[in-house]
This record gives sequence, structure tokens and C-alpha cells, in this order.
Amino acid sequence: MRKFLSIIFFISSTAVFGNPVLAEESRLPNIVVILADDAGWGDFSCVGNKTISTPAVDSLARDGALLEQFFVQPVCAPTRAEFLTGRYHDRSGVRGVTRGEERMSSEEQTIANIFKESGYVTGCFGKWHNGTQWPYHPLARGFDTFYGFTEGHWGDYFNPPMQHNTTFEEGEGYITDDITTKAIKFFRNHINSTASKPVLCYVAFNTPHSPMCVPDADWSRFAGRPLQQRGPDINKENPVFTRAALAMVENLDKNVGRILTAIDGAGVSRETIVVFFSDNGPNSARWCGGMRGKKGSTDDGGTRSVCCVRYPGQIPSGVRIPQITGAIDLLPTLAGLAGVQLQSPKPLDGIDLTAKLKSDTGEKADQQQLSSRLAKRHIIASQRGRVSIRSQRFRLDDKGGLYDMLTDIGQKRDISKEYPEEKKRLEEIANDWKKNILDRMPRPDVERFSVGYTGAPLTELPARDGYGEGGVAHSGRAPNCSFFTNWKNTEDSLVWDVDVLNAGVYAAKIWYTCPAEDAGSTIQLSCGENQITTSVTPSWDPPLNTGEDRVDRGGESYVKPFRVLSLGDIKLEVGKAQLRLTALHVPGTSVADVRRIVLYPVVK
Ligand SMILES: [Ca+2]
Repeated sequence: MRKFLSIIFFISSTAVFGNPVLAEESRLPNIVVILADDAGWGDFSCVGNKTISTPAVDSLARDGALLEQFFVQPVCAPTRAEFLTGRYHDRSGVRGVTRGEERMSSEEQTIANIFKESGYVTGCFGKWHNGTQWPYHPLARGFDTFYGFTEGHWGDYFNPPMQHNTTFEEGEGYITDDITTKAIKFFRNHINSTASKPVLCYVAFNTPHSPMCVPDADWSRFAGRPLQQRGPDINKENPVFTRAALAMVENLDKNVGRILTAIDGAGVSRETIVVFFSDNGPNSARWCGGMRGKKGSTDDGGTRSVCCVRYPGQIPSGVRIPQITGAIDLLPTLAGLAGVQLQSPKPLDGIDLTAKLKSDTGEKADQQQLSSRLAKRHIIASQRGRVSIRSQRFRLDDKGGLYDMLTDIGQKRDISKEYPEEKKRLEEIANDWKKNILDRMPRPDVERFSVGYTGAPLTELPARDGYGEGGVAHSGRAPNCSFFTNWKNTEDSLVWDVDVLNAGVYAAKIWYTCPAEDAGSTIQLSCGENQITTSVTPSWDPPLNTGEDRVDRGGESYVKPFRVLSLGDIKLEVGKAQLRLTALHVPGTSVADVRRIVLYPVVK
């Protein structure tokens, strides 16, 4: 409505003054959404963490609104999908974090689609984690610009390999600093552009997610710092992990500060909405306000996040929203605050919180109506079939226990017997969710990956999305950032199950390494009846990037700088098929390690 009014104002003023110089009045606010990865609710000084100092996030809570009971999902991809769509992730088919389960149905409309439609220029920076191939790639979901990586976690945090739109390039410096630099550049360029479009900038950091790599400057402040608070079970807490996570959050906070400085320095703080939140609970057993659970849990510890919204002049300083809210609310709320018309083809689960945020200026009746709606709502946490329901006062956990969250945040005393009616009510909601939503989830071709989607400039198939046959293995138990290794002979294969959507000729490239003594294998890429062969040369054998970890990275793979090898042009027919790499001749003891294959349509 506000945009509509602005346009009327613009037209009528032009008619009166004959001069369309009303860009400031008619321009919609910029939006910067900053997301942390695996930072728990308790990892910020504004909510009482005494070990850490997060002045930038604290300033957002001070200068704007703090959503005091804000809920996300237990893991990364589901929360990201909920922010992007304003709908629960179970509705969009996001069921996991890897091997295609993170993909969000292409029938969903994202916040970028909606705001772009209203005239915004849109950018996504950092970890995407809702699909790698078109139509799931961020450039296919309404974002004009993408810089980052599409997978769920990354193996290298220093000068990391990144994707910039359709090219793969090396990042500059520590990954969080680099993502920030690129996001600020995008924001500034468009703020200063004569096109004068409002900006939607989604800055999805991938820290403090493991691997626990953090620059020396941040680590040195924490290495010997005593922990002022501990997790509920001190025996399960690794103090080194906690320190590394907090050091990463302090680094992240510095980068939030850089973004705020850029906004304020450009003189657009009053025309820019800033949102900050995290995508799930803490990735280790550390202090989280006494809540039960961590990342992966459907309890408050796994699903509650700090969330701040700053919009100077529109949202008064120090607004507090005590009602339960969630990532599903951000899309309708940002549309409400910005005055962007929300025409979603599918019903949203989220609620527009604008009337509560604008508590000084909004209509009292709107506020009361919203308060009443929020008081009656419940929020669903869902993870691999486990469903927990949170109301303002109670939580029905995923095992059927009922807890009073006002007096028992640690969920120590099951009060099912004292509140049988409440338990029954919440159980019905959970059962209904399982029966009507989970059992009918869309399944976007799990384990099969689309190649050559119409208009896609490339199709990336990382090792994660394929499997080895013979002796070929992934380099780590956690597949997201792994590569294929142990490819030794002509019996071995690297396979991707694909669905070719457009027939044609595709230029194929792999990202590989190969020791000098093993160079020269003849390899074949085949798909159906078609195949091409090439030789693995030159050798390229850099070491793994190790030695930066503050804590052992467990099942996550180290990576190395892979080199691009062109395999040639291959013809692909439409339909389901296997894309297969094999070796026809192996002169040494191994063929190659392979990080990804990328297929580029050849325009004839
Ligand atoms: Ca996460």
C-alpha cells in the first residue's frame, strides 16, 4: 500500500510541478538481512553472555527491536527455506541438509522474487544451502547477484574457493570478512547507482559453523579467556570449542559492524531495514540461557535465536516483542515494513509483525489485534519426523512431554498430568502436522539432480551429489564439502544420477588434482549412448589445506585448490540417466581426485 501511495504521490506531484524529482519519497527502503550459522541464542552479549562482546548485534537490539522469543528450525537448510518463503520448510520439501534434501521446491516464491517484482535489486552473499543446480540455485530464485557457495558447509575459510554468479573464483581473506566485503560493495554500488533501485541484500554467513577456523587476531583474544558461563552439562562441553565458536561470533559481529558502518556512512540508515538472526541453536554444548538442547534439537536450545530488526525513524529504539515469533514471520514483516505488496500464490505461515514493531506510531487497534493473534499462535519445530509444538507458555516436546517454558526453560519437569487439556490440544496439532504435512511432503527428486534446466548458464554437480563405485569414496563422512578420492583403476566410477531437462551439447569440466607420477590417465565421461574421452594432464597436486583448525573437524573433509580440466563437449539426451566418469587407461597408481563436474550448454 505504501508503494501504491508513493506512486500516486509521485504522479500527482509530477503533474503539479512538472518535474519527477521525487526519488527519495518514492523509493522503498533497502533491506539487509544478516544470518549467522550455528550461533546459539546465548552467543551474544545483549542476551547476557558474559564471555563475549558483540557490540554490533547489541546495537541492533538497542537501536531497534529485539524479538525475545524468536524460533527457527533445528538445522540450517530448513530455517533458510523458511526465511526465504515465509512458510514452514516441510511445505517446500526441504527435509535435510545434503544430497538434494536441502532443495526447496521450485514452486515456492522467495522473498527475492517478491521484492524484485517490486523494483528491488537483489543480492545473496555467503552460504545458500537450498540447492545447487537450477532451478534451485539462488540466481534462479530471484537473486540478481550471488557470491558464496551453494553447499551446506565449507572446508576452507581462508582465501576460500567461491562462486561468483556463474564463475568459480578465489575469495580474499577470511571467509566471513570476504562475504562482508562483497556484500558491502554490492550495497554501495547500488545505493550510488543512478538507477536508484532499493536493495535487498541477504548476507548469509557460514560461521560459527564448523570447521572451527578463525583468524589469529580473533582467536588470540579467546585462547586463554575464562568461560563465565557454561552449558547445562559441564561434562559435555569442550571449552576449546566454545572459545573457538565465540571467537568466530566476535569476528562475525565485527563484520555486522562493518555492514552497519557502510549503511550509516552512505547516509541511508533511515532508509534501510536491518535484520539479524541465526539459523539454529549452538553447534556445541555451551551456555544458552539454561535452555535444553543444541543444534539438531527441536527444544528451545535447538530452535531459539536472537533476532533484531532495526529501522530508524520507523521502529523505536528498544522495542521488545515477548510473544513467540519465528523466521516464517520475516518475509511478511519485511513486506509490511517496506510497503511491498505481498501477492504470494501460496498461503504464508508467517505473521506480519509491523504493528508491534512500529509500537509508537501504529494504530492501537492493529496492535491489539496482532497481540491477540500472536497470543493464540503456536510454532512448529520439525526435524526428520520429530515434531515439537511451542505455544506462548508451553512446549510439547517431540517425545510427548509437556513443559511450562515460563518457569522451566530447561524442560526438567514434565507437567503432562497437570495440564491434560493443553497436552491434548498440542498433540492434536503435532499429529495433524505429521499426517497432513509430513506424509504428503513434495519430494523434489531426492538423489537425482537436474541438468540443463531451461536458461541455466551451467549445471554444477559437486562430489556431494554423486557416489563412487568400486573403490571410489568421498573424502569425508559429511558430504557437503567433500571430493571424490581413491579413484585407482578402470573398474572404478564416479557417478551422478541426473535428469537431463534439455537435450544438447554441453561443455564438461572437472575440478581435479593428480600427482605428477600419476598424470596421463585416459578418462571417459559417458551419459547414455554418448561419451567423450580426455587425458588427465597436467599433474596438479597441492597439499590439503590443513593446520588452521582450533578443534578437530571430525567427519568434515579438508579441501585443496583444485584445477580445472576441460573434458570436451558431450551430447546429452533428455531424460533420467547416469553421468559417469571412468578411466580407460591408468599409467600410475591413481587417476585423480575430483571436487565437481560442471556442464555448460554450448550455444550453436
Ligand atoms: Ca546452521
